[in-house]
Amino acid sequence: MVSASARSQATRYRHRAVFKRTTKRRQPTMADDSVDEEIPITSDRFSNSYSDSSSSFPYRPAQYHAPIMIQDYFTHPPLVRDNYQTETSEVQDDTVTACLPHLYDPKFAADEAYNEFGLPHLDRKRHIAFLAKSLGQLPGVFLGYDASRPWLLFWCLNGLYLMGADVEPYRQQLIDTARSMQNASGGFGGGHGQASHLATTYAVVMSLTIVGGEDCYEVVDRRALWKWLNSLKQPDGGFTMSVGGEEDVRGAYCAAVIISILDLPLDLSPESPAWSPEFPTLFTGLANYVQRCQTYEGGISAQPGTEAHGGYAFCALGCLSILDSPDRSIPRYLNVPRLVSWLASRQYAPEGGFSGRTNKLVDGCYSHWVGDCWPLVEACLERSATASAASAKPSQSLFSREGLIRYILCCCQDQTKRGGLRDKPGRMSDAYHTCYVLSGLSSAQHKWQLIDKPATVEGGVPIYSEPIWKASPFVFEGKEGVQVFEEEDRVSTVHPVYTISDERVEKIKDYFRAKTGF
Ligand code: FPP
Ligand code: K
Ligand code: ZN
Repeated sequence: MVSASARSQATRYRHRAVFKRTTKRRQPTMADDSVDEEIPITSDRFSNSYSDSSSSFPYRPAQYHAPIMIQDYFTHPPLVRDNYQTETSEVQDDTVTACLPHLYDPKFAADEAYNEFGLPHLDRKRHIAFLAKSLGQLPGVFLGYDASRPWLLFWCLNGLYLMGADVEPYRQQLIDTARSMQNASGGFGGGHGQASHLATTYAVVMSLTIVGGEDCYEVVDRRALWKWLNSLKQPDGGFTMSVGGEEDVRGAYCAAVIISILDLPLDLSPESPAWSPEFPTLFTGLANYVQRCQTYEGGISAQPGTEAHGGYAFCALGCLSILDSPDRSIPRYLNVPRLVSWLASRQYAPEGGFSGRTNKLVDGCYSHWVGDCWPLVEACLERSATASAASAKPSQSLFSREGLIRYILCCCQDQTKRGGLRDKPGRMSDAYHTCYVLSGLSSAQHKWQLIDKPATVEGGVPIYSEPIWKASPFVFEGKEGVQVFEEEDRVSTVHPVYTISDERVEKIKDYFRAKTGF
């Protein structure tokens, strides 16, 4: 439970998208197909599971034997359910009701649209067309997105790249647009003449990194950017999102990404509000700031003392993984058992997807915000385990990759000609969800390992250089089950920290490391 004040504080920085309860419950297609008669009932455990419940669950599935390759927990309402009915439990039931017919179509074996595990393919062609269209002229209803144009660019370019589409045709437009958004005082705004903001700066820098090459990299005025970052750095270690703006863990992540990917100097200018002789760098106190955002639940909130949310959890872990290797920084600054417990509680069955916070609904975008926390946590636990020779066996996944892949392919794809990926069934696809659902799909399909470069010793002090992230296809076997998606549905790898192509990240880093001065 979250106090009203904590909640309202945490809400200040979000756009609200209320999942409205439908008055008339949608009848699931499964119940409409009279499959109940055709499939023998051999167990009554599903019909009994709510017998002592005063509320009747809105959707009771046909009582069938699911084929062996689909676990019951992906095809039936949850076996354990809170009987206390509230608006929260009702929208949760509605969500399960909306998802189940997508998660399992009893006729799938006879339908070419599904593979042998009951999953539809990734409709790459339509999703690519959807993003390409989103990069063009947009209708008037998008007026409210004006200050988020860098985000739109980033979501579309990243999504296209992940699906293997060519982003090269956007090079010149991107360069021109990015230039028009850059301020002489450093950073990028949401459009020409708009004040610089860390989120839009992050989105522009990421977009330039994705398209890549010297002409993109050199758009950024790094000296001005460094000065501007100095003005955002706060004495408590964190960063504000803009001059005089709010300070939160998004700022910590965006600043760490920008500084590290552009190889900016870490020195703090004496003009910075945070500067003191004991406080010499842009990274001083940043990990401690992130640490103060871990809540009693184990998740991470926007600011110290507010509600834990997946969006901020990713920002926190990403930031810590830039400040040092995650196997050192995550356990040093966060309570890992609590974090793992909170993260694990974000995945629901039967939906398979993740929610962003306690008692809320699954949403495709948390496939990234929560899903992409797992490679960082797994890398941290795996390396700590291999360090102590006693338990050197390879780790297993701490989340259900199959569940997440099922949610993504079954529930998040718009199956009309519109294409694109979405929050959940009944919602419209959009560029934001398309980008982040695909990013989550990528992390469910791959395994990441941190490879150390040997430390060099200077004056008796070991200097660690950044470890290298290495991706490989995740091997589903034994307890990990079978690979339920086909190779043609695999998307590109994303760097676990920067959430864009790992190859493009290395390119820009190499470029600026080799460059002397601004
Ligand atoms: C809740 O919205 C949304 C938030 C609390 C914000 C989430 C934060 C991010 C997505 C991270 C942003 C990161 C960067 C790098 C800028 P909601 O109430 O509509 O959704 P919910 O019911 O799923 O919580
Ligand atoms: K949401
Ligand atoms: Zn979402």
